[in-house]
Amino acid sequence: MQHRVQVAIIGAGPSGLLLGALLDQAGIDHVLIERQSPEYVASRIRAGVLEQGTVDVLDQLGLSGRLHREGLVHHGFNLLFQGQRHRIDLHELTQGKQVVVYGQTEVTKDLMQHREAKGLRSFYQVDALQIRGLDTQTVEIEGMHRGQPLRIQSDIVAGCDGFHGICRKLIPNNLLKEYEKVYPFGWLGVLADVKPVAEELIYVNSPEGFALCSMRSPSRSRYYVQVPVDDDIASWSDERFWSVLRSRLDTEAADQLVTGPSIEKSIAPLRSFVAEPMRWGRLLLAGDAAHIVPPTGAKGLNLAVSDVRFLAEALSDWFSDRNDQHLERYSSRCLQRVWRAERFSWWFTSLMHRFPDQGDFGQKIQEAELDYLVHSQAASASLAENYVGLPMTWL
Ligand code: RFL
Ligand code: PHB
Repeated sequence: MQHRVQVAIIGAGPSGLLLGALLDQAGIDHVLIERQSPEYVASRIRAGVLEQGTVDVLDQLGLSGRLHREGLVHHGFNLLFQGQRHRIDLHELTQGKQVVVYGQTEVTKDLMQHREAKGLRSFYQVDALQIRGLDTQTVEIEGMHRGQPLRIQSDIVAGCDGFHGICRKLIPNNLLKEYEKVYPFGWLGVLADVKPVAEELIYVNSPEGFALCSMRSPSRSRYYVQVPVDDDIASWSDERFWSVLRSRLDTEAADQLVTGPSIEKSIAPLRSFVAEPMRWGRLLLAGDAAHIVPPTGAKGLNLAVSDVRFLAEALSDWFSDRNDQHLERYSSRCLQRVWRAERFSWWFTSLMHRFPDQGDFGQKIQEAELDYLVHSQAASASLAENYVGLPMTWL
């Protein structure tokens, strides 16, 4: 089948799905192309914390009904070190800002449902994707859709296909600069239908390594512990996970911890990565396709949202009167916010994790910085300002 559209979006993660909703609102004709099945996409367990700016975008699209009913508004979070918990009051430190705990899985489902209700064209399970002519006026896209050839011509390609996607690799090597830092540990995450250990998130620095107590609802918990990056998931029974998590908590949390069978268990490597520029010819990258942050600052999904907001605005101008001013500035506009989030996520990761070579001295320095952080209004305010999210407007 042959289709002609204004924009072909590659990837149905949060970036691609949200861009689709924004383009539809702007009256821009597009298709969405995804390698996996809809069921697979809707079941991936990932992010949990949404910045206000992300919620605002969903509000403006009229897609936040369930988010406001089921999402948990958090006015603060806790830092736990040297066995003591300290609250960071986001609301007070940022003059009334907050975050919402609502799973990426739920955001994805809401966006998929919206596409279906509006009859927007999506092709799932597309293999062998080939994209040609990005430096010409018409881009040619070919692939196999559930065994049948698929051909699409478009003016623009939005590369929303994540870190392992193909779009970034289409930019000639000599034009693309990649910056990368790989951390020597990963996060072992467990999802379980048990009451969360506390009402707010707890980020833990312990001499044995980082831990995070998060949640998805009042009856569903999401916990993480730092593990060596090459650890085998098979060596982590539920019992072992709960015992390691408990050993990194304070007495009160350890006493409150309710354990149960895991619904999901996986190890995610931690990485900082940025590819510049985010545009080449008719190709525009957004979200994890262009940048990765370690999850400590809860910034990945939120960065994807600010990218596609900028992108939808730029494309809207371009398709309405071929004004390419915003398209020209798309990459630099995104990258300013991206690098600020990269810095924050790297800093928070460095502060909270046990590094193989840090020794007792390194542990003491982390504890001294944490002690300063929770007792200095200026330092707490800086942490809070970054955590709730920097503005999604021109910086
Ligand atoms: P995604 O979600 O990876 O989606 C990319 C999509 O592209 C598809 N694809 C292709 N489709 C067609 N053809 C191809 N050749 C393709 N190749 C790939 C893939 O199948 C997929 O569907 O990228 P996107 O949309 O840019 O979204 C990014 C976010 O998913 C990511 O940044 C966050 O999950 C990061 N993250 C967090 N972000 C937050 O803002 N707050 C958090 O609390 C938070 N916690 C986390 C996280 C990520 C984690 N992991 C698993 C790394 C916690 C964890 C543990
Ligand atoms: C999560 O709930 O999955 C989560 C929360 C906060 C983070 C990272 C992940 O910083």
